[in-house]
Amino acid sequence: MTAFPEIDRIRYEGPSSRNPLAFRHYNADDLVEGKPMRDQLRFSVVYWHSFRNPLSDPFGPGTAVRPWEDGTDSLENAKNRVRVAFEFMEKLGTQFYAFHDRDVAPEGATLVETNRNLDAIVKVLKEEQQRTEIKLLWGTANLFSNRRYMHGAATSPNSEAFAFAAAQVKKAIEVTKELGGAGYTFWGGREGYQNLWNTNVSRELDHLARFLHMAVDYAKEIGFTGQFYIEPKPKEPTKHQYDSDAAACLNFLRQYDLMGHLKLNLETNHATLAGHTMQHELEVAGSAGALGSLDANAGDELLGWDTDQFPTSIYLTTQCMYSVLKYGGLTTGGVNFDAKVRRESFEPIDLFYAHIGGMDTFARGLKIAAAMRADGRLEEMLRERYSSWDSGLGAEIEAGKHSFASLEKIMLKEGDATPNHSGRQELIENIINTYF
Ligand code: XLS
Ligand code: NI
Ligand code: NI
Repeated sequence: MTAFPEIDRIRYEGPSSRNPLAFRHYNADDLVEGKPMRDQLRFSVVYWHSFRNPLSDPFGPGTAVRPWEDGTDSLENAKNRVRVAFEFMEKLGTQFYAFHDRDVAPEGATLVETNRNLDAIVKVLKEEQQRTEIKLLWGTANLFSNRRYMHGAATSPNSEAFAFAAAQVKKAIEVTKELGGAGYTFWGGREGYQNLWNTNVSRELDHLARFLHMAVDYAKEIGFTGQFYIEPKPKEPTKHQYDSDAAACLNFLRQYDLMGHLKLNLETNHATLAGHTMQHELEVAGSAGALGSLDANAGDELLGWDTDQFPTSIYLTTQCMYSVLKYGGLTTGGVNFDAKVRRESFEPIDLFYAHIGGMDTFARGLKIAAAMRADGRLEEMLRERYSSWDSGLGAEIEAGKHSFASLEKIMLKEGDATPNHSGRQELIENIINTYF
């Protein structure tokens, strides 16, 4: 049984290929900065958008045609779907996937039943992982769809919702460990507010921190060594999410003594919703040593919501990969396509086109970023711009040898500070265009 009988394994055919089911830039074995592209990019398919999203929107029901679905929420259907997902990933040639507990297995009437369902599916996931050598990038728990989480989970005013979420995450971490997951992600779901008049912000933040500490403790207890991530997003579904952007997350982690335990999983469309570029988010996280993983997608400049489109801009992916390489590359993390095809792209083959495009766009971005680094002009201009700190007065200040009083003395003598370097933005932008 195959779900995609007309599709063979997607192969690299080079930039001049006209085959829509081939890679033009992603060649898994090609070395970039000494590592195969496969290991530089660590591509991952998300279960929720690619295998659970019916392509509905607030104005109409799903449009997706998925011939392997039998229309029920049965375990049998869920098991069959796992096999379809792995056939898809095998043909596409991605090495990783990511899922929420509720994406893969149906929720039962009680927690006992739900956990039993999950265990049954995890068995199949494990078989398929072994058969294909595809690995779990990260697991996560859906703490936002069920009615019990309408006010949030870890930040719910209802302590029972918190307790249920704790039980759910405990299980999700166990399952992630069982599947050898490289990480585990906390995305804020409904952890935020709609209205400040009915919200006790400080209490909710304390609870969120308590929740994450429990997760850290439990991982330690059971020997789960995967990387924990927190995924910033400023709004949607709530009006304001506490994990609004990279800086807010870092501040939260520092305030609650969690900095050593979580890195950031940055998503492009969340960055733009926060009023930032993805490059900004990557630099904020990277300079704090907390750049963990990428949820690769793109928003639409004219739409103010999380449209989760597949990335097709090589300027964007070049910026992403430039920052990734700069901060040491992806280790536990990956390029995780948290993206969905448009509602009008309803055929199964559109899932292939979407991922092939995303992978090729990232492969090009990686190669261009590596070329920029090898050429070294940008780095040289950056170094030059800060050169006044490399010796003399600047070096002394950096070494802590000065005070306000000593600097005042110098400036009283000199009379003024003279700007001595143009920012060269236009030249830099011209140079960047030469790499494309
Ligand atoms: C939603 C988030 C979500 C997380 C996983 O906007 O991106 O998909 O990545 O819970
Ligand atoms: Ni995401
Ligand atoms: Ni998103």
